[in-house]
Order: sequence, then structure tokens, then C-alpha cells
Amino acid sequence: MSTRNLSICMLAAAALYITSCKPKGTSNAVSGDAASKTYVAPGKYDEFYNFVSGGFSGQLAVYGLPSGRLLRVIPVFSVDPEKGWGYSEETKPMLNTSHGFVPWDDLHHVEMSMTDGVADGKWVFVNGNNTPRLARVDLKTFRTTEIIELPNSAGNHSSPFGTENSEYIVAGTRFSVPEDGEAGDVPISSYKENFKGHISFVSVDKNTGNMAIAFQLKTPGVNFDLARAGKGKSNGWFFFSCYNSEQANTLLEVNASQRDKDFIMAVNWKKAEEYVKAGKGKKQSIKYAHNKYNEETHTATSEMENEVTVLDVSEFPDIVYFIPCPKSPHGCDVDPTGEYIVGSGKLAALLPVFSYDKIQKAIAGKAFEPEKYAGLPVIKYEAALYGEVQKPGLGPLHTEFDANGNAYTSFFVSSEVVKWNIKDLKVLDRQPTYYSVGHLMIPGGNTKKPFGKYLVAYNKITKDRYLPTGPELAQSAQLYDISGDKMQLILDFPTIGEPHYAQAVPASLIKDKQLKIFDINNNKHPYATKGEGEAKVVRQGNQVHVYITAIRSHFAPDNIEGIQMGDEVYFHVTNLEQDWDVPHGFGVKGAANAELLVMPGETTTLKWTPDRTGIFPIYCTDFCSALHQEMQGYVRVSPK
Ligand code: CUK
Ligand code: CUA
Repeated sequence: MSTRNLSICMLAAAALYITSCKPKGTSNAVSGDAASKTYVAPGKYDEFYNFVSGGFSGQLAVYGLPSGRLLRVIPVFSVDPEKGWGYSEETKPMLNTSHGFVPWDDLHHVEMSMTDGVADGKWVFVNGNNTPRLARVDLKTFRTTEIIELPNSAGNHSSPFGTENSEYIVAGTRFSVPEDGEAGDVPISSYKENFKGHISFVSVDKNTGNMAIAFQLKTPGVNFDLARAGKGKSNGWFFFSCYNSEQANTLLEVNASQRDKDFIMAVNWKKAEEYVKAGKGKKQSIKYAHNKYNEETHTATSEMENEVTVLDVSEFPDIVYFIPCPKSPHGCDVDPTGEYIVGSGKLAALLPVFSYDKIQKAIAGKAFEPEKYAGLPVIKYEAALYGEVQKPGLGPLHTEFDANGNAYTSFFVSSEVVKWNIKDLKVLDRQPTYYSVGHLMIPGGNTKKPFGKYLVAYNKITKDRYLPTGPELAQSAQLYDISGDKMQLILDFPTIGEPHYAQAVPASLIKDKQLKIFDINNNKHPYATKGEGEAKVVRQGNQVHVYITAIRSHFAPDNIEGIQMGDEVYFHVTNLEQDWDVPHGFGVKGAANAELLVMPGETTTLKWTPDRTGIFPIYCTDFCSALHQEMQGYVRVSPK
């Protein structure tokens, strides 16, 4: 049987499993004390914040653990009428790209900012997989405060993964593509020659969190899937899983699964950084959007950056090394000590665990395969390998770690999470998931100091777990107690969109740092109205600016006349409240820009172009007091 046929068989087998491999014992999998382990009494707080990717919803969801309670949905690469995100004039620029306004993306991975290899609770970084972007969410406000577009990239699936002190957040391309610009108009059949991978190293300012593309590495045209930074002893290195080392550009399902082994790509980023500092990179002029939300003016700006520094790794002998890894690796995870790197071949029947020390020895002793890959050294498999976990399960995807030297791997095809010991590579426990787990997460499980205690499986298929809701069911998370020798399933909870990766940290890191009220005196919004006495209607040509205030329980002004057909009306709504958790909403009949939700002390703008003459009610959309229903007014639109 040819390798090609073999891989087709393996895929077919995998496909069969997806429909037939349903774990048994669904109903009695949860034992008696599960309820008490997940019960968070009314008025009590959860122990952990859990930030969960919303996949194709473009949003980030925040849950409490262990209760599984949904605390907030943060719009990132989406428009969200609940918060007016992407509808208000202040937030529209956040969704700008070099392609224009792109109010959707596919959000896969979540990475919390770190200090000394431990999450510090300042920011969450997430990626947009479609129109490649990275976003930063500020955990004082739980708002998206920065989005940067990634040039030379298509599908930055391999992101955002960060270094020990969040010096860099990296983003590797899933799709190799020709470099941006006119040079990109080439035949697709010229893939091997013209299509390249790019990895963006995005620097993060320690104090402000502001991102900038420090440099990009231009690599052979493999597909980067996931990545992890080294830590501890391996700090200074990055590890990327690569599939499609065949560099196929059609029917990847078959053509990208021919080789027995693809690669983990080890990148010496400290070296790359040195070369860039020494001026070895090439400056490429290129346009990409960089959007920032200013917390003083509560307005966003979108600027076009126009240059990026690119380092072609094929020109340097000591930045990139390939390590063979069985069968289309997906996850690539580094244990808390930084010594062990786990590759998860989606079609492999074993899990290889690589050793950082052995990789270093192999590089020093040139233990390379006789044949290079795309001109770059390939370390011998055995020379990098610590050992293999045999028959761990089917379809391994991702691995996280506890604080006791154990690893936990998700298996999509056999639909289970498997606990194994890193040192002796023995499987210790396996528990079914319902069904077909993708990512899994242990609080701190990607860091130097895992908190352990819980594991959450994020599943792709829900089937019979919840009351049916038509053809589509909510995707599902499952919480396991991992404090004992055996994992114990203790809770199911539905998620928004598709949950890919997630991270969690103790609530204490975040809960006391919240911005509760914005001081109205510091409101630097150009259209802020700091008291009802300043409320007014100002005409500038065909633009009408309504400076309107909201306080329990009225707007000022609440009767607005003098607007004519053809006018552009801007309602700049300032919430005068100085009390935590008292937003006011704002809606106008017929306005296409949804509503506003204005937080205390802030100003938010709704743009409206009336489509007819008449009287238009306005009202507060958020129940704010006993007299909320009285919080209304009228706008009159007359012929020109
Ligand atoms: S991927 Cu979703 S299961 Cu996009 Cu991180 Cu592995
Ligand atoms: Cu203000 Cu309801």
C-alpha cells in the first residue's frame, strides 16, 4: 500500500470514528459529589476567571469556574448590539483593516499576558484567523483596546502565543501566501517557489500593553498550526507545529498527509532578534491597520502603518531547525519546566515528547538528517526525542500540564482526555468527553506554575447533552476535577460560538483591578457634555451634533427639533452617572446603527441619517431606575 493510500485509509478511519466512537455511560458519568464541587452559592464569587475563545462568533467569552456561569461576552472582531460595539462612531475604527471595515473574524486562541512565565492578569491577547489580526483586551475594563493587522499573512492560526514576559506575542501563518502587494499575483501552481510562511513577532510595551510588529520571519511555505514559547531553560526559543510539509496547494486532505512525518519548527528567536538589531532585516513597505482605543477620550483611532522588517530565515544558518514529528502535528506544547515539548500528530498513534536539552546537543553536534528541508537543517528524530507515549488515544490535538509533572492531552477521534506522566511517559487515566474534544485547559496549564485543580474540555460536538435546539446545538465545555489520581467529570456548560483555546487565572488577579466608574471630570471626549447646562444642538452645514446627557431618569435635551431631511445627525450621549454599574442605553426609531450603551462618565456617539420626515422617539434601552420607562424623548425631522 502506498503512503498516499495509507494516509487516505487513516483519514477514512478517523472520519468513521467521528461518527461511531461515542463514549459509553453518558448518563452515569457524573458521581454524587459533583454538584457540591461546582456549586457557587448565590452572592458568592467563582474561584477563577476563564477566558474562552468564541471561534467564528469573533467574540471572547468570560466564564466563572467552577460554576460555568457566563459573566461577559467581549466583542473583539464582531459588531455587538448589546454593547454598541462596531456601531458607535467611537468603536467603528477598531474594526478597520487595509481591506476596509471588516466586522467579523474567526477567533481561535487566547493568551494572557505574563510576568516571569506566570499570567499577570493585565491583558488577554486573541487572534483573528481570517483577516489576520491580533487584538488586546484590557482586563481593567474588559474591552478590546487594540487591534493590529498582520501583513504578509493569511490565517494567523498559530497565534497569539507569548514569551515569558510577554516581550513578544507571535503569530504564524496558516496559509502560506506570496508576499503582499503586486508581487502576489502569481499562478497558484507556483506555490513551491512563491508561497512563503511568515511569523510576526509583535512586541508588547510592559506598561501600556501597546503592540507593534517588531519583525517578521519569512520561512518556507509550510502551514503553521500552533506554537509555544520556551520557558525557563528554553526561554529564547519558540516551537511551531507545521503541517503540509509537502507544500501542497490543492486537496490538502490527501496531498498534505503523504509524509510519515511533518515538523516541529524550533526557532531561536533571541538570535533572530540579534540579527534584526544588527540591521540584517529587510524593510518592506506595506500597509496594515493599527487600531487603538483611547481610555481618556473613549474614542478609537485607526492608522495605517506602512513598513515591516522581514528577516528571511533561509539566509541565516542558526535561527530555524526542523524536527520531524509524526503525521500532521496540531498542538505543540511546552511543559512547565521548559524541557519537554509535546507534538500531537492528528493522524499519529503515538505522542512524541522532545527534549530541549537533546535538541541543543543535536544542534551543537550537528545531528542532522543528510537531507535538508527547504535548505534548512533537519534534526534527527531520535536526536531530539525524549520518548514516545505509546497508544495514548486517537487524534491527539492539545496538551496542558498540572503542577505535579503530569500532562493532559485531548483526543478528538477517540473523544477523551488522557492524563500521562511526563517522566515515564505512562498513561495514568483516561476519561471520555461528550464529544470530540478540541482544546483543553488547566488554569495556568500553559505556564511555569500551573494551578491545576480543574481541567476544562472544549468540545466540538454536543449531540444529546442538552435540550435540543433545532439543527444547531450550543458547543460545550466540560469541567473535570483533576485534584485526585483520576479525573472526575463534574459539570457541562454551553459556550458561545466555537470554543477553541481558553485560559484561566485565579479571580484575585483581576477582580480588584476593575475600573468601576470613569470620572466625568477626566472625560476628554471632544463631544463630552459635563452637565445638563451644557447640553445643546449644534448645526455645522448638514451635520447636526446633539450634545445630550443621560442621568436617572431623563435625557437633556429630550425634545429635539430643527433637523431636516439630508442631515447627518450625531447623538453624542454622555452618561452623567458616577455610580458603578449604571449604564444608560440610547435607541432611535429606524436608526440602523443599533443602540448605544454608555457607561458612567463616558460619551458615546450614534450617527443617524433620517430616511423620512416625522417624529422619532428616542429612549433609554437599559433598565436603569424605577422611572426607566419614562426615560424617553422625541426628535422631529422636517423637509429640507
Ligand atoms: S485549533 Cu480549535 S481544536 Cu484553531 Cu487551536 Cu485545535
Ligand atoms: Cu436610563 Cu434606562
